[in-house]
Amino acid sequence: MRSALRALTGKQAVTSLLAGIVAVAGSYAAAGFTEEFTFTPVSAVVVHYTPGVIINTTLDVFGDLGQYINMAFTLTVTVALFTVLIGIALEIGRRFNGRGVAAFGAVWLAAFLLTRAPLLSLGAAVPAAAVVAMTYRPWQGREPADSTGRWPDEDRREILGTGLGVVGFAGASYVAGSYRTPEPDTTQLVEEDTQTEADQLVAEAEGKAFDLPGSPDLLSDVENFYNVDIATVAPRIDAESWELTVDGEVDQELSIDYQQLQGMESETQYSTLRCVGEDLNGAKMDNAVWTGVPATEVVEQAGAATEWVRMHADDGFHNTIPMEVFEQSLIVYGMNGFELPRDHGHPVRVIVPGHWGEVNVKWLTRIEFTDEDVEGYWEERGWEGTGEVSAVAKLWTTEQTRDGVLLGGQAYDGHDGVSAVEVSLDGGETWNDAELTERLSTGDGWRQWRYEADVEPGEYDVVVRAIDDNGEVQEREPSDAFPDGATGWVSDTVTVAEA
Ligand SMILES: Nc1nc2c(c(=O)[nH]1)N[C@H]1C(S)=C(S)[C@@H](COP(=O)(O)O)O[C@H]1N2
Ligand SMILES: [Mo]
Repeated sequence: MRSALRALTGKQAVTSLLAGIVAVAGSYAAAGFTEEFTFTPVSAVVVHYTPGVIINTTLDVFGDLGQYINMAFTLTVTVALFTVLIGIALEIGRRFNGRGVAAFGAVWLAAFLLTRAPLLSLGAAVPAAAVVAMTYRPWQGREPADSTGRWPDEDRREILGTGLGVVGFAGASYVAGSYRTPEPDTTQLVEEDTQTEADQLVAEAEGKAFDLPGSPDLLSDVENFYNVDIATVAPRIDAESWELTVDGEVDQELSIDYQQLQGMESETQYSTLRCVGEDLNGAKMDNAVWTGVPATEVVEQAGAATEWVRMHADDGFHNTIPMEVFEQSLIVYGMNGFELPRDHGHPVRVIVPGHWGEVNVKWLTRIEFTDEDVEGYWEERGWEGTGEVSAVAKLWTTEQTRDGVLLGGQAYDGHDGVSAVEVSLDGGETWNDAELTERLSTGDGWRQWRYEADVEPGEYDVVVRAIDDNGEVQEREPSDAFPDGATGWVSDTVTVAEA
């Protein structure tokens, strides 16, 4: 017990930890937040093997913070991995008095195996070896008193100094790494006519939008478009080398490259995405103009007639939807008139109008036609988010006016469309019609609603609800997001002050 403790706080262990930290920091400094950062492949493994209960509980308890907790955990695992590895390397290196060399080799090899980036792996190996050299100072020819790791006192000072150096290095790496992280791409679409069509729809949405402080426009800015994925680091896929495999139960297997896809008949339309995991009045719902190839093109070319379609992505994500739903989808390469940005699936994703966000597979690599309904990534973890989205009217704008309060937000009901939004100021006793933006000309985009309440100062129990094109009122019964999306009417107590 005593000796175990000594080993853990011994020079070799502390050195390993410090070197493990700088290995990960150095890797970040060299690669930025990309696949060449040693963190990324570890994250993929963590995402894959973390049990659903843990993911769901974290999301439930911590909400959006869950993402950061996941990152902190993954970072810890990555550092631990390098620490253990360096510990072993030091033990081996001790025997031939070549600890620095052994640590360098081990860290480089591990980083290379993780990232396949030989040069950038030096970013991990060099600082790790430097830390080992700093604490062991082979040039001074000094060895710790005994090999179990007790140190002479002057060594403690050195290790403290090294520790401070490590903290400084980690800070500098953080800054360097953020510079190395690539900016999102903003390239206009290539084909002139698709470009024009997309621009027209963007302009249409701008023309029809209400100006609602606190709510997005009728079209969400690409930078503010919500982002949900299992990939802590978004895959970076070169469009030129990207290829879509179409296989399974088909007459003709296909492989379609980026240029071929862009050369096919395209369509441009609005579509709203909403994440099944969002809170009732959450903000994981956004609207964009998407350009892509109708999925029916691919179905026809492949001669597929299966019941199900399974979509596979570069990050290991996958999802299966019925053929008739797939046939309403677009294989998308453009967003708001620009190439699909990296965070939203560059170069190609699927957009499935009217269905929960998760079936809109990003970084698409393979379409598999099958007669089997395979559970998707989130279904394996207990969610039921492949169906049609449920209706919601968001209360995102509450703005004091001279005469009372301006209420507003977006309303969305997928396929069924929104025909009205009603607002109550008395907890649902009486209802008033909100104004709605004109319908968008294509697709299943949301609508904005606004209601200017000219009321006396006081407290109001505001409730809003959407009505679909069939006259059906939004589900009233409140439920959590898990497993199949939050339901209920959004409500809030709104205080109108003296103007
Ligand atoms: N490859 C891949 N596609 C994915 C996901 C993912 O984790 N990986 N997340 C899904 C989920 S849960 C949602 S809500 C939407 C979000 O799309 P966005 O990030 O473009 O808003 O992408 C879906 N497509
Ligand atoms: Mo989602």
